[in-house]
Amino acid sequence: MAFRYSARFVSRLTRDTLALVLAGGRGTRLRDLTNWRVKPAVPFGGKFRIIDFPLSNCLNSGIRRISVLTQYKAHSLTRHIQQGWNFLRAELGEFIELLPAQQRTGEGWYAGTADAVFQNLDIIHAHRPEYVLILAGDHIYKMDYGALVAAHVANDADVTVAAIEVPRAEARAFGVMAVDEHGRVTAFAEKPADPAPVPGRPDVALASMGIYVFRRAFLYDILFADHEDPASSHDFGHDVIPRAIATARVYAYPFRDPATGRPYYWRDVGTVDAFWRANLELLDVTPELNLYDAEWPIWTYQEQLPPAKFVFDDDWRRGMAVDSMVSGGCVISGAFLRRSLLFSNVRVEEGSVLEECVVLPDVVIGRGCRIRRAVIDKGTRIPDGTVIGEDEADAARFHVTEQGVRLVVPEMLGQEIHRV
Ligand code: ADQ
Ligand code: ADP
Repeated sequence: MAFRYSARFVSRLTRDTLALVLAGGRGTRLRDLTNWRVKPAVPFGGKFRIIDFPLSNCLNSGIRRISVLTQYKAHSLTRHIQQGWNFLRAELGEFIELLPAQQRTGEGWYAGTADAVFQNLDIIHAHRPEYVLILAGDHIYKMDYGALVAAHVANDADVTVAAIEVPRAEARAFGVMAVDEHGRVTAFAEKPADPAPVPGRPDVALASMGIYVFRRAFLYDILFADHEDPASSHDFGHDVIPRAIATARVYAYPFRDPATGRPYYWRDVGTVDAFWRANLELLDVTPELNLYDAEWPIWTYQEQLPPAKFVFDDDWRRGMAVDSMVSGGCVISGAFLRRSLLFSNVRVEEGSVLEECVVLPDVVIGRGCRIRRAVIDKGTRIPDGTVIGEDEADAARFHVTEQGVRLVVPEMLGQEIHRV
């Protein structure tokens, strides 16, 4: 169903919406990339952090009241938001605020996603939004939340769950829904062993994107009921959404192109393989995720850095990058890069060759290195002559994924990093 409303109507709805970005989960499948930082703070796409995507979606959708709920290893996320997202105008009623777990309602830290919201209900109440938009801080996508809130209102829904069609084989990682012909959700199973297919399409399931719009009063009612339930794990997917279906109007909002029926771009970069692949996909000639779209800018914190520099070697063979993205402050000195993505301030020295690498900020790669299919974490110094990605022995030093991607962090090379 496509909803079309005047921009003024939608802007009234988004102005009445408070976004809560859940950014407290562990994300352990990103391995050492989340040893020191929470998943939403993990760098992505050359100059962004994952959380910049949902935050930019809010801004571009006209939602300018945003609370970010943090808990686990939040330092780097807090710093990023303080440095990069402090441009909203309080005079206009706009804000981004951080809501760390702070035992406001009892002894416990955030027990689950629903408890994280429950513990902040008094703060939410003080903001008096008509609608509460709950977002995960850890997905890469561009979405106009205005259309989502408008659909929620048009359906007179208590809750609307954003939904995307995924291959059934992958649906076990998600909440899986069934909907009737009006889009009303009739069943919801969190991470089912045997996901139900979309009727008539045995290989496709309808997955929850973990994005919910609630009518404010309904959110209070259902979170209090969930809080009182001793059997609940206080999670939206496990507990709250299934409870809502039994008693209330829950609708799905399909995240797909109405013209083609194809799902829009949406990635959970929850594993090192998925993280590596989603970054490399940006190097395709016409990537599905267009970061060059002036109508939907992705905002972030940027250091002031000089342009990337490429220095040819003596016999004019190296000192270049092809099918690659190279960020500010990088120096490629007589090295050759193919299908690689370099974040800010990376140096690659003479004679080194990188293929299919994702290199996070502040890395130095010494002379004469050969590195293939690797993710190199921020601040790593790769010694001269290092070879990565050519034989099995790598597993003794680095983390090697199912798909053979090598994850390299400073500690694996015996380097200690002291940062605050
Ligand atoms: P999961 O992917 O398992 O399922 P979950 O671990 O619940 O997601 O995390 C959702 C978001 O909440 C993440 O951004 C995470 O950082 C944050 N979060 C987790 N625990 C938190 C806590 N204690 N405090 C604050 N924030 C916390 C969910 C849904 C599924 C849906 C998928 C889509 O449950 O139904 O299909 O998201 O990815
Ligand atoms: P971010 O990338 O989140 O800004 P930092 O700049 O603080 O993080 O750290 C970059 C990298 O340095 C981390 O991913 C981690 O590998 C390493 N690191 C950070 N803090 C420590 C620490 N206290 N001890 C060891 N290594 C650390």
